[in-house]
Amino acid sequence: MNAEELAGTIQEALEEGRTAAAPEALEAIRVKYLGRKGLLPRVMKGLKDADPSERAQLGKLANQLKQELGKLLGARKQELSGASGADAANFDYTLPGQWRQLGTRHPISRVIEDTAEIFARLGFTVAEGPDVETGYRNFEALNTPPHHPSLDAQDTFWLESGELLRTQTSPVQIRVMETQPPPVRVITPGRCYRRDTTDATHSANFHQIEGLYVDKCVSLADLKGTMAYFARELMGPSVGVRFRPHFFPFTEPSVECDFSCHVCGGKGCSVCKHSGWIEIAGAGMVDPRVFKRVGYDPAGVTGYAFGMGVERIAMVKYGIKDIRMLYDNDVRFLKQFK
Ligand code: 2U9
Repeated sequence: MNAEELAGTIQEALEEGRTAAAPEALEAIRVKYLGRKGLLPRVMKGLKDADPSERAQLGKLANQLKQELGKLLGARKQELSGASGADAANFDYTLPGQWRQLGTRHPISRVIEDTAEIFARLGFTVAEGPDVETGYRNFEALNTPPHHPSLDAQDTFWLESGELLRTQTSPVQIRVMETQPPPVRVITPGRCYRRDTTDATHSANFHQIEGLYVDKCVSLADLKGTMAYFARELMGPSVGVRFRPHFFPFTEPSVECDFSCHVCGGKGCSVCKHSGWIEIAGAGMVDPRVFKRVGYDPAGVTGYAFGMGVERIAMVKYGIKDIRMLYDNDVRFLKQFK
């Protein structure tokens, strides 16, 4: 190779180095030109046999190949490893991190947790029980007669075992009383099942929070005070309660409990259907027959119980128009609730 050819080859080598796109390509160029069996050692070895008039020029070019190509390959290697992010020296620690989207509390969990927290301040603990219950604890122990419509196959999910998917969380209170003497102060949040056709306000699978307070002199006045406190804590300081007479097999007397409308302050609006009141809970004094069933002395204790639908409270509190939105798992809907 004469000096002119070597000068051309050096330009080619530098061009190859400039356009190489991966560290592996740079290494191949180094081996080809500067490696032990590459061009540079061959040129150096051939110097002694070269035309004396070209020897000095060839030596200079060999040196240029070594210096310039070596420098270029080193610089390109840095550039390429920096671009892949693999080189810690090229990592920019000031760049913002990659944030994982944070989850939010589901409105159903929120109502349950907020309610448990409010009642905890009044000395209530949380009790839980199984979704699959005996007919005895779900109905009979609660003084619900066999002809009651809720026992019908059309209204309840009966299992082949003779058990059922609980229609209310009341059997949990039965379990509590079966296992501990009075006084009792519990709330029982949980999933319940009814053979309802799904629409904007009904779901076959829903949640309840029930409460039970049993002691020596518990009265309807205690129930009223407790519900008034709960209403204010959950919906806002100016919300009041009213009771209307009702009937439940497990409480006597029984009432339905309304909260004054938190949106219009009781004046009447579309949320409260222009009545100023919103139906929230059922309640009453525990029927003495229920106490008898669990082995409590009906002459020695009294108690109040209440029950409310969690989905209904969530819909009223957060202005949710369709119960199905609570089960769709649409993140755009759910992330509104912190
Ligand atoms: C025991 C004794 C009595 C719980 C009660 C209600 C009234 C009630 C409904 C409200 C809306 C259920 O989700 S809902 O459809 N509940 O009206 N529940 S008193 O009474 C009990 C519970 C346990 C041992």
